[in-house]
Amino acid sequence: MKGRGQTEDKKIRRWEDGSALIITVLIVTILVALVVEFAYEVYIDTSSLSNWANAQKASLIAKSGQTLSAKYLEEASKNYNTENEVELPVERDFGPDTKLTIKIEDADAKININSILIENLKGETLHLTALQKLFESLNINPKLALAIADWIDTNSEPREGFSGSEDNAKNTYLSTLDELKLIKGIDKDVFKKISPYITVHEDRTRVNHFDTLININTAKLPVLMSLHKDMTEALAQRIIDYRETSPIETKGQLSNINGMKELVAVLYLPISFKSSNFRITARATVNEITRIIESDVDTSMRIQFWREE
Ligand SMILES: [Ca+2]
Repeated sequence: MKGRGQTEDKKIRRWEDGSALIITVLIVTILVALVVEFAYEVYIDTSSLSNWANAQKASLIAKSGQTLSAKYLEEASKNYNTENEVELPVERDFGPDTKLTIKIEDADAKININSILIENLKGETLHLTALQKLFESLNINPKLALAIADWIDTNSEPREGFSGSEDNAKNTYLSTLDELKLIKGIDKDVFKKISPYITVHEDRTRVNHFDTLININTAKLPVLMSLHKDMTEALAQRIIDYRETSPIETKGQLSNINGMKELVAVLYLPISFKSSNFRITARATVNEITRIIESDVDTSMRIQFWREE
């Protein structure tokens, strides 16, 4: 790489000083803000020990966790970042026997299962091709990706003689990742292997090919490998090594990585350098009663999915 100018050096130093600590700042800010939020929003008769009251309290604490995570995520995601998952245990803030954990996952680091039927301008389903390559990298039969496509597509014709893939198929988009377990061939072991690298994102189901991005700075090794048939483990590892020093900000920088020059223009999936889609899981427990709220949010604070259990 050509010598970096002073500005660039400065930029890197600034990143190291600032963005490298962004998650820490996020945690501290959420901790502080949660206490304030809690004091304002939650008024529960604490003398009551009933399960109902505990559940209500847990629900409100989880909701507070959601609100604040989304708010601070909006700020944090303005920077280039290489973290793809963070779990924040928030203890002691709501008194004894009360616990809150917040998990933030980068959805743009993963392949969206609901995108595998999207066609590009040439009519190719490259998300599906990428999913097959992902399975290959994980030593899983790549044909299982076709079974998933059959499960989602509206017709009842099994692909390439993949028998049983249309039996009791949902024939529409998935609502949760767990639904994959219903598909023939996806047993507990397969699910465990694939689930860290895939997501089910509801809002990106019927949009076009270019709206579903993979963040090159946060995608894990098997997801990077899924981006092209020629993306070897060594090459994907070089991307990871590079971004550990300094996040990648442009396609030009990505091309500078040895072996990437030819691939950048022909990757299966469009790529990004910052993430815009996240899943937040807030888990609150009050006297052994737990409430979990999951949501998909984007950086414009739009909630695309919300589930409480
Ligand atoms: Ca089908």
